[in-house]
Amino acid sequence: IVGGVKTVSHELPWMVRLTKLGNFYCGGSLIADRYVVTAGHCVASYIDGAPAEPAATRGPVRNYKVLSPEKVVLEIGGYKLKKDERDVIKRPVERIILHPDYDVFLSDGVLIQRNDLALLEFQPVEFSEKILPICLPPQDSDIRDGTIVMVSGWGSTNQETLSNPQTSLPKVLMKTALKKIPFDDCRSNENIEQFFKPVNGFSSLNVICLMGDDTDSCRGDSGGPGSVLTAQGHFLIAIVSWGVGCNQPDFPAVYTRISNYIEFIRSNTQDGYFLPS
Ligand code: 4AZ
Repeated sequence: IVGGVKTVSHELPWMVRLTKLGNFYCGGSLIADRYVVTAGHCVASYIDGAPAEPAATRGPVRNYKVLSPEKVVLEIGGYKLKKDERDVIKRPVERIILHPDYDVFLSDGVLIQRNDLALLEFQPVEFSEKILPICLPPQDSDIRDGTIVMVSGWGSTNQETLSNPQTSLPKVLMKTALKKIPFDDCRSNENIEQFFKPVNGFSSLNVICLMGDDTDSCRGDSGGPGSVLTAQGHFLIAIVSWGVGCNQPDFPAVYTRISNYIEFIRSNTQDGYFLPS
């Protein structure tokens, strides 16, 4: 997160880290005692390097492989970003359920992600003050344009562009407040409109655009939550998906719209997930 603030310890008890070979690389959200929601691109690897932009008419693009589940180890209940944190529960992933329509392609140097979500299944964890799930919203529900969405993660805290590949990671979980911008404003924003060609299939149904005032998500925040607090609790609204660099003025970033995928989540999780009571 660029331009965010530190969370207090265990303020966001559904926030999960994905690690590979002991290294943190993505965020995720606990939605039940044995399921995490993350970005599809956090569990996919490209077959021939960065995938090229597909042809104008296309079906599903199968240009990636799904990681072997056991290569991904979840760190649940964490706050400080270091390996020896005492109360972190580690769980190897046992099953990866990547959305069947997930795909990725390179467009003018930007990795465009579609249907960017995956479910991770693992041996159940015990809930505690430090480990609790986030609620899912009703299928197809919307938040209003202008709604403030909290985005959190252990991702890079400095501006990343193609010319500045250095990453600096924070010591603790960070959060920031971003605003949902109207989809039509996002699609027609001069900085990113090239990625919203009709053929790419983005709509207000499958993505949400968020933008901050000198703050943004960044590398490593992918897969993590954008959430909204209501009287019934925190709801997972969005997943960090893609953008053009980080924190460039007037560059909205693109997030998976969770409420479009509730039926996918329901039908692929066995003991359900959390809805408000
Ligand atoms: C990334 O590389 C990434 N500012 C995530 C989010 C954004 C850009 C890049 C959006 O994981």
